[in-house]
Amino acid sequence: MYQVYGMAASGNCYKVKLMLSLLGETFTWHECDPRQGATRTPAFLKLNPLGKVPVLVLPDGRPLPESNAILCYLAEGSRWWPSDRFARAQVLQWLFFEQYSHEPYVAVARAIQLFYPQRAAELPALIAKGEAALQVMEQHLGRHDYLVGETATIADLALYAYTHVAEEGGFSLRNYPALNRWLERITELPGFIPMQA
Ligand SMILES: N[C@@H](CCC(=O)N[C@@H](CS)C(=O)NCC(=O)O)C(=O)O
Repeated sequence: MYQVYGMAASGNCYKVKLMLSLLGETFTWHECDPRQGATRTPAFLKLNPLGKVPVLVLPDGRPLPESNAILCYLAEGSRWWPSDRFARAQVLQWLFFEQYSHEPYVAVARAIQLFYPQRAAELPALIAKGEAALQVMEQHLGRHDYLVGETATIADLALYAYTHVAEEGGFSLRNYPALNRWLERITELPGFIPMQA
């Protein structure tokens, strides 16, 4: 059985939980709150020397950090990770977009609003850059039901995680009709679980 070290309020960790649920896999969840130092213990640092959640531990004990790498691992051989070469590259395109142009703004703005109010001065710049990422998604989703191809892939799961809670970070999703329809579509996937299940 898989072991997942994660924090329930984290979108990066939710990606893993959602993927496992959609695949119908059973797993044990170990709640680790970085704010309580749980990711800096010697035992945790053996799983991920960077001291961050999520970490997936395989049934044979090998640890795998990085949420999007975990998605690729879990989705291998399934409908969530296309076999076509160009489609796979497009999925990677969105996974890298998520980590470099979306999560550092949308997720960090949310973390500041929820947990680090002393960093509020950073919010205007984060929100401007996050809006740019959301607009890229809106334009794409105005023409396509999913980010890649005709069905949901791990690209959609990776970007759903923080987009659906963007308003907690101070973003308004009111002006993103295609994005809202896509968010709804994800919740209709068989096996979907909400973030705080
Ligand atoms: N690129 C990593 C980011 C992981 C990450 O930033 N995790 C946060 C929680 S969302 C964390 O563990 N922070 C604790 C720390 O940085 O000390 C991923 O996608 O898994």
